Amino acid sequence: MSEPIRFYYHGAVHEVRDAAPTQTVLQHLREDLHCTGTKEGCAEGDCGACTVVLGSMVDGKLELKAVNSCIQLTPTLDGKALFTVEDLQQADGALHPVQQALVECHGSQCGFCTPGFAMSLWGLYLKKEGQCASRKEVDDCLSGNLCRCTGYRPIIDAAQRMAELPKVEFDAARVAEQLEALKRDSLAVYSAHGQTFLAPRTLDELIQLRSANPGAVLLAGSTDVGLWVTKQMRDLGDIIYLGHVDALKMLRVGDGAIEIGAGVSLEDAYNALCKYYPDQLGEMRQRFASLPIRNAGTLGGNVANGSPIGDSMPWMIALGAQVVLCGAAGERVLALEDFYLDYMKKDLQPGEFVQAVRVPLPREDVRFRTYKLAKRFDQDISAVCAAFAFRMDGDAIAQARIAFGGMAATPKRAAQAEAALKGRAWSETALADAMAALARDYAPLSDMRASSEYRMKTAQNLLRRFWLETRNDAPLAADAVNAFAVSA
Ligand SMILES: Cc1cc2nc3c(=O)[nH]c(=O)nc-3n(C[C@@H](O)[C@@H](O)[C@H](O)COP(=O)(O)OP(=O)(O)OC[C@H]3O[C@@H](n4cnc5c(N)ncnc54)[C@H](O)[C@@H]3O)c2cc1C
Ligand code: FES
Ligand code: FES
Repeated sequence: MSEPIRFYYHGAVHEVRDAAPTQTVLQHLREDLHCTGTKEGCAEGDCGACTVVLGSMVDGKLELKAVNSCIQLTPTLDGKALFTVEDLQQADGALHPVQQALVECHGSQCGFCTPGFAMSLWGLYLKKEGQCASRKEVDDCLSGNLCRCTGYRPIIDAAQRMAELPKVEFDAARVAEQLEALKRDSLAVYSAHGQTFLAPRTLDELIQLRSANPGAVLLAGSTDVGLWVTKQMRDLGDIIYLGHVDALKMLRVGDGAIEIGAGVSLEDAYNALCKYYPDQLGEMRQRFASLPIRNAGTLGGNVANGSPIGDSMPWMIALGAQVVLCGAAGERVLALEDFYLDYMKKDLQPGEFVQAVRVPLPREDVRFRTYKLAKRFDQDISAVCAAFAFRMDGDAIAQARIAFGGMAATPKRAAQAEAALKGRAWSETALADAMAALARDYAPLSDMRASSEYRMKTAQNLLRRFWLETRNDAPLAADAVNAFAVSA
């Protein structure tokens, strides 16, 4: 039997019974609720005009995160709180400090992007509890919002100004109380318009559902799947939503690895990983999509989607990460590189899903870096993504692991270049041989992001950059080889 979608919205519990399971949150807001403050720009998670804040209960505490409503599906709101720009105005009609600061700093011209900026800033305001945020925090918070007329300086000024205005409290306890009342302990089934949206709560429920519906679409953070709906107009059929399965959200450290459940958000996963690899993964975290995309999307989804230009796979493969698969027959553990069979084809048996990934912890004898090449610093898909992890025996390379994205139909290791380095001193001669070998490892294609020649040249030069940073004699500091640091 179909159960309604229930979520907290505008001070009350809101019920939905007739929306198509693939209706987006943005469509629901604008077309059903006639709440048009939230705008549609790109409908693909890029521009931020549609930014809203979602609240959910995590370990008994309310967590609030900005996401792109244009690619989130309405049934995923069940049990959550939805906040839009209409929620910012105070009961007495006064503007929220976020809005007041945007006005005072002239942070809006045509205004189309402004609700999205306001919601991203509100997310930051709540996180900082009204205190001043650093410039880095502001940049990160606004990485998913584009403005085509104001320019960013006044908006960044507003981000700082909002903390100087009289503080406005947020009643988290009230929202948390409502969400506790909406909590479900077992599978929720929502059916409408001939489609079913299944939302299991436990791993056992998920295993059973997946076995019974091997053709249903698995939905996690919707940052890929959402675009199948809004851009490719695909009919998804039945959907199994992973977002309420707590067992997929665990983060565990042990046996020399950090194990990250497939349902952990990209933001939480990269933050956890950066505790162990702050210098190596810090820039990747910052440049991976935008904060709202990282808040919604999962690391498991990035791995399961397995795009050849995805950013997580090269460095995970270089480090020797494993993927844990789960199905009715039990668990299977694969080296991540073996998971990718061909273009968008994975070694996933019917009824299986990705349960977790295991990333090795840093070792003293391993030199590791990953680099992303894209046209923009923030929110851009890589043309080439490189990762190198060399296990050293003194000055010699005991094992070189090299993986690239954007160079082949799958995220792929560079077997020839690795062989050219094995057992040799990490010298310029060895580097030259490995750079030449890369041309035998890959035959990259030309597309809108880069030409084949550009990809090959930059792949080779990224290996050189790695050498400059990690060579035995006089390695350069990361800042000395980073175009963003050099030009800053
Ligand atoms: C604006 C924008 C910018 C982006 N920028 C980047 C970027 O810089 N770098 C980058 O690498 N990616 C980028 N992405 C893509 C990235 O967000 C996704 O690949 C994301 O990680 C997928 O996770 P998800 O939870 O959103 O998965 P979903 O979209 O829900 O699902 C993605 C795919 O994985 C499957 N799936 C999900 N979870 C599982 C599971 N546990 N087991 C089996 N199958 C599963 C789904 O069925 C689907 O096929 C961007 C996306 C957008 C919209
Ligand atoms: S409309 Fe552009 S990110 Fe949603
Ligand atoms: S104010 Fe016009 S797009 Fe930002």
